[in-house]
Amino acid sequence: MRSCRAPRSPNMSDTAPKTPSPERFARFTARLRQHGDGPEPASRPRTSPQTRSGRTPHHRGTPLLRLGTQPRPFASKESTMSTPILHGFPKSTYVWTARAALSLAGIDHTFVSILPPEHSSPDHLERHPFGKVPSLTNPSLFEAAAIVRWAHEVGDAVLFPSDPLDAARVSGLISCVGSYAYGPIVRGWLFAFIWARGERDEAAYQAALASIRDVLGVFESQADGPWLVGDQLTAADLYLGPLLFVLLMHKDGEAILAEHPKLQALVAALQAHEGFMRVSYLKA
Ligand SMILES: N[C@@H](CCC(=O)N[C@@H](CS)C(=O)NCC(=O)O)C(=O)O
Repeated sequence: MRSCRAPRSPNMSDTAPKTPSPERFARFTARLRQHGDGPEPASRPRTSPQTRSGRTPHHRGTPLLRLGTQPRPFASKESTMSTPILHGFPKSTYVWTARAALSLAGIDHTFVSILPPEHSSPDHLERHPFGKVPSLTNPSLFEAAAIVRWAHEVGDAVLFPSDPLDAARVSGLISCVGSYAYGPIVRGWLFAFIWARGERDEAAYQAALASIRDVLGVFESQADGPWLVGDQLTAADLYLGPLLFVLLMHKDGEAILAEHPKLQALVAALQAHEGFMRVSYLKA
């Protein structure tokens, strides 16, 4: 794995911890006591607007994340909840996203590594009916989007800005990662060429690189720099970041990334982020 040589961001690890939000945990644990760890009730209570509007506004230069702090056990004295268990491939970008969200939110979790074809086993299909990773147990959730959103709602990190337009931009970019970036980078390049054996069709390889360049161009044009939205890390960065680290696995990917200064700065900011890197697939 090549390393990105961009400088460390100076202010990522020395941010003072925020006061935890006991009301949010109390609300969540009360719901658990009521419903156990089974399926959510049909009319699941929504997070009150009060809670959302009570958040520190995004884009005000106020540290929103408990950066540099250790995850604390999620189960508090009054909680009946066991430690969340995340199942996934250790080298999956989506698993890295979900683990990073839990880590940043200060939600301690156990990671259980599974490898193909275990994701098609009956046990895993119980956890994720489409046979994908990641999935979470305690509480039962599948899809990275659900896990990230839950971490945002109950944890100590603001992964979606309080500003409605910025929050919508974060959701849009997350959708773009799944719809337009994961395919060209992972399936169309990493699996098809970098990890593939046999002779390479050079024209097809160049076309795959061109597709990645196109996609990165869009994200570069949308990025505020170094973060995708605003001046704080958001869930959008947790989604795109692992894919950018995939590009660093090979000199051709690194070269395309070097053409996109804001995305290169994003990689540097993430590399300096202890909570994000602690759960990296690079350590798997
Ligand atoms: N929509 C899913 C996508 C997750 C996904 O594609 N995971 C890949 C690993 S990175 C996977 O499960 N691959 C197994 C397969 O497709 O059979 C999510 O957002 O969680």
